[in-house]
Amino acid sequence: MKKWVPIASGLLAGFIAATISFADFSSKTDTQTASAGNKSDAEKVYVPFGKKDDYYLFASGGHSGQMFIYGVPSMRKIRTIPVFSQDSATGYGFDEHSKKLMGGYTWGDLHHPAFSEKNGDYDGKWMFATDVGNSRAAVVDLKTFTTKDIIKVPNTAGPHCAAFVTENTEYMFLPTRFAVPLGQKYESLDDYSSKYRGVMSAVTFDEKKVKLNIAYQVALPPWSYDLSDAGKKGSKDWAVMTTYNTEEATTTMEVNASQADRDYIVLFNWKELEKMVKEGKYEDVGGQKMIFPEKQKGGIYLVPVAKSPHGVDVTPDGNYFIASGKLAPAMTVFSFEKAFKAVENKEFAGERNGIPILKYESVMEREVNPENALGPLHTQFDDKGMAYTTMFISSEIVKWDPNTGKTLDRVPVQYSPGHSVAAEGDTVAPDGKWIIALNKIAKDTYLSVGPSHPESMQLIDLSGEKMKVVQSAPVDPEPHYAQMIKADKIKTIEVYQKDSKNKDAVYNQKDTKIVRKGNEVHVYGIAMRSRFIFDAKSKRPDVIEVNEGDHVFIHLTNIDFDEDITHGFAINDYDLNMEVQPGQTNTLEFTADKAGTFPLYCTNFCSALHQEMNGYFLVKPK
Ligand code: RUQ
Ligand code: CUA
Repeated sequence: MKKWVPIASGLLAGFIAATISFADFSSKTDTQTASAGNKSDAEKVYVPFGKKDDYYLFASGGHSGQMFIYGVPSMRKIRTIPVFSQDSATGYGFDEHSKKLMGGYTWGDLHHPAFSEKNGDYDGKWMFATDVGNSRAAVVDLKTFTTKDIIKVPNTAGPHCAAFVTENTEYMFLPTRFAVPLGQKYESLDDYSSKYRGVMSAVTFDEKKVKLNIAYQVALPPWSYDLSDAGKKGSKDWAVMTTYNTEEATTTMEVNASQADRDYIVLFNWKELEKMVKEGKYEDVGGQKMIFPEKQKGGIYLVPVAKSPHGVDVTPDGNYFIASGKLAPAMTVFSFEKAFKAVENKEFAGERNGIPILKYESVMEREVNPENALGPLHTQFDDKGMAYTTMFISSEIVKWDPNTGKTLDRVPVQYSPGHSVAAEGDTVAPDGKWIIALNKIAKDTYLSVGPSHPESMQLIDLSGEKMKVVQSAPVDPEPHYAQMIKADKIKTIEVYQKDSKNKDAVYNQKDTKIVRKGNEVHVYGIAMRSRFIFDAKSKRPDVIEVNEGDHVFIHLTNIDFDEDITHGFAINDYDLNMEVQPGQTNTLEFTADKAGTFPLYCTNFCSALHQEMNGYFLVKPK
């Protein structure tokens, strides 16, 4: 293996400089703006009124805890889906169902959205995501664009690597970004190497019950696990993930976690791990089935890679996995076939923590080092199997051929792209056509909004001989990753169907009622254009009266079975708001701890008489 040190230390300086100084960027601005500004480019992205976009883009909202939906090629933002953070626009995190899903947390850090897959193709049914901030995983239903389940992932601190699903959505693998002791209990950092672990969770999704589950966990060495990808076709039983801090540093990571010449890619066979679990080869750790690789041998290998790798991406044909080193100016192409042979022939170069290290030379196919391209992070693919790697430091996307290593084209972007996303890019058959650079820095691109600028997404046309930036759209923090799916694969519903089994639902005005049980008050109400009916028999059907200290449940059903007629329900000064979409039933639960008179009203504009859609919430003092 080559010595990376001299280049890498220079790059480390470059990496740091790139994040604090933009002087070197200014010179690029004119040419780039010019290249993205002519009429024929505008026509390519113009989607006239009445016409719809060809693709949906699901972009991670980073520490907003949300997911942003855009149309491509127009790059118009269509929707925000709250996943890990409260959102008063939809009442997410306020109503009972979503409050429970959020598990007492108020925010999340959503990094990598991933569609469910069937035979390696996006099936358009579900979208998964993980939360680095509070260690959770979530699933979004693409029939309604709403979050349906969230689970907490124990023994894991920040599942950054995920979510990447296997070919038939058998698993998502969620390794920890930060090593912690099992159970996250207190252990001195002096005992880091012996007491801390980098736990990976194998998460399954039960489509019928709409539930995420942890099938088993693996107690990997106490390193940071960064990105992962699942194998495809011939490599479909395997998955890969990058690691850094194999130095096991416990402080000043910026320097100490970049010491060693090499880190590793963890290569594992999930079918073998699954078998181990079936055979009872695990230990119970706080209710989780934990595989300890130093005791239960097999299924997991380490592949040496240039220091501090970030992205690792599997080619659509499933033949290669490509690692990008943020501190080394190279992409390394590894061959699955070679790796399988090396495993079979035990071509090992020692082990760490009981995990065999495959010989670098045995697995490496080629090192690719485009001239002056710096800071390779992530790779996407087109319909011809060509690779597109984002260069964080030299602010460009480089197109190259994984089979030869030859550089084919380069295009500058503004600036510092993290990921890029290609149309149907993570499937076994990407579409080509479009790739979008997800830029961390958009300095000078949009109208100023003060010292902190928006991030940007730049749409790049792949149809011509040369890549061409044709559109740019601002995006809220922070576009870590995105996936792009053909629009016709997504089948949304128009209204929620009546659910006769739902005890909270009321579909007839005459069935509305307010029921008191001790100090519990249950309201079974209706929202319709343009009134609330909480109790049709009452003198004032749109008024709720309770006593101070009562525990109140407001169940509200929207009986306008009419597309897009959504109602909101807010109680003034009670810090409460929820949404009821057409046909939907939703519940607010709270304690009436403030006595007084509080108007309630519909927050979602629903008719010409929306402004009249209100009533009172009266709380009689004790
Ligand atoms: S990361 S900029 Cu959170 Cu995917 Cu690489
Ligand atoms: Cu209902 Cu506005």
